[in-house]
Amino acid sequence: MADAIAEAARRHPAPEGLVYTYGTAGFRTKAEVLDSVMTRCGLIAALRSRALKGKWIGVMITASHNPPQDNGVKLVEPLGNMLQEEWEVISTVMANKATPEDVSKYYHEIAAQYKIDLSSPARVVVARDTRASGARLLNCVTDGLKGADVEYKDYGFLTTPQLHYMVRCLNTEGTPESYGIATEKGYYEKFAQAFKTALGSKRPQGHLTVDGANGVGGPKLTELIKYLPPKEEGLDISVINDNVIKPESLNVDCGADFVKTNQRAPPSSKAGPGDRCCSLDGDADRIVFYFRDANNMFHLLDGDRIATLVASFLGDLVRQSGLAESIKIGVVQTAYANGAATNYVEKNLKLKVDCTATGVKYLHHAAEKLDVGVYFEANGHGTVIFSADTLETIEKHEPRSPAQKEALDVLSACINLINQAVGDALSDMLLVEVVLAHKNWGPQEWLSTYDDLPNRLLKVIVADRRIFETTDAERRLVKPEGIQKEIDQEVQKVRQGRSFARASGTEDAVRVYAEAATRAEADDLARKVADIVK
Ligand code: 16G
Ligand code: ZN
Repeated sequence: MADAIAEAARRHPAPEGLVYTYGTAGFRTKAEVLDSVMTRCGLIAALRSRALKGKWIGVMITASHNPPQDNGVKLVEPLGNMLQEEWEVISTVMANKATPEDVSKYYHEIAAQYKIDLSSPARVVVARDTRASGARLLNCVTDGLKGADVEYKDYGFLTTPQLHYMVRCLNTEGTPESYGIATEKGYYEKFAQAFKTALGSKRPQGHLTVDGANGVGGPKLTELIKYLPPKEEGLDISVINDNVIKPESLNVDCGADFVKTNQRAPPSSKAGPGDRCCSLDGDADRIVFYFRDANNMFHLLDGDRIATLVASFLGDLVRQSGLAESIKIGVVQTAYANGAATNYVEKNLKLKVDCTATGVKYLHHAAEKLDVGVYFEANGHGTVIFSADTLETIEKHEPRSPAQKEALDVLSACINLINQAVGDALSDMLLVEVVLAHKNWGPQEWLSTYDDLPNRLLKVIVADRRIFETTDAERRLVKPEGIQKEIDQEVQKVRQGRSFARASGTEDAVRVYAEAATRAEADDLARKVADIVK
């Protein structure tokens, strides 16, 4: 066995002088230097599966919204969650072992430390997005899996959330918690059926244009559409930027990150005024909506907007079902959420808001503590999760009137429509369409619920970003000392001011966010705070 591990590592030697880190979303960098990391992730997946008595572990090869020449890998826990933090550290150590012998030694050390029986079964599922480097990197992963004697399933191309879905299905098959059938068809049938039931007699108005970022989400959506009700009875969708034959076009001038960062539609979009549009990112775990109004003004409906829309709808359903006393809904945001969105949730929807550090796993953990946790990052990552107790309450609830029964049926269908393993752009898209159809709203009505505070995000290049330490969900700096006081002084000078600075987890920079009552004040505040941290 020891030889097989070293042998696998030998096939994909580590480049000299590079340091790899399992970051907020796995290992992610230039594809050309990832071979060794992939093989070692295969080995770690084997260990993790064995540590969990042969449960299926997921390996997703993707670099999400990054440019086409990048790639990455992340590991998925049995219920579709992100890898446990302790194992992120183990993965980082493994990725940085220099020689095949060191790799094998560390593999056995971890086995000893966690009392892992290396002859017990290990099971792993793999999938990848459409990047050109994916096939080569997949081989590196499977070399690791074969070296560690793993039973594995390769699903070929999948969106990241589809892979999370497969993992959860495989691990719950035949149990009362069964999540669905672990095939692509199973995924489409589950979500299409839930969409149909959740719509009930309601019909989405008009037309939806979906930008697939020239990534895996485009063809998968085209597949999903075949399972949805025909457009006369359901949703009229057209898919643009779905060219996966040209992988160099991935995320270029399109996709959720382009739209959110540039605050404009992809140049290829032909949608007319008032038409609903949305953009997925390269692996379809992120979505933002947008439209042009009658005056050709662009309006973004980002993760904050999805959270407020969905929270208000679920709140109504819970009340209408007669469950308001037993089920509490909460919204989880990060510091990047617009102050107006936070205010709307607290004051208008009268729901509790939690704030966590940036990164899906932090939001997910916070949402897990709630009965119903609606969590979204402003950039469009997010979903809703329901606690086990809440699911039981809903299932056992006896409606007292036809109206209660109707609300309860829609609520149950929404639970099936939401991918609770992880934020899923396709499932989120259908959910938004259901809510808009029930409310009989177009994008303008959705936008009118509140006015965003003008805001500015700046990237500041600093000598060493590691000296910036934050507290209070990244909203305040504790180090370097004294800086927070200076920021506070600037914030007080503007109306409705709020600002924070934090080190990026994905780039070598500090990000500064500022918002205020007017565009001029927000811009000015951001500049001042950037000068302070420089
Ligand atoms: C990663 C995170 C994303 C977060 C972003 C922040 C996941 C799957 N992805 O892409 O949620 O918003 O990092 O980047 O957790 P930053 O640290 O550079 O601001
Ligand atoms: Zn993504």
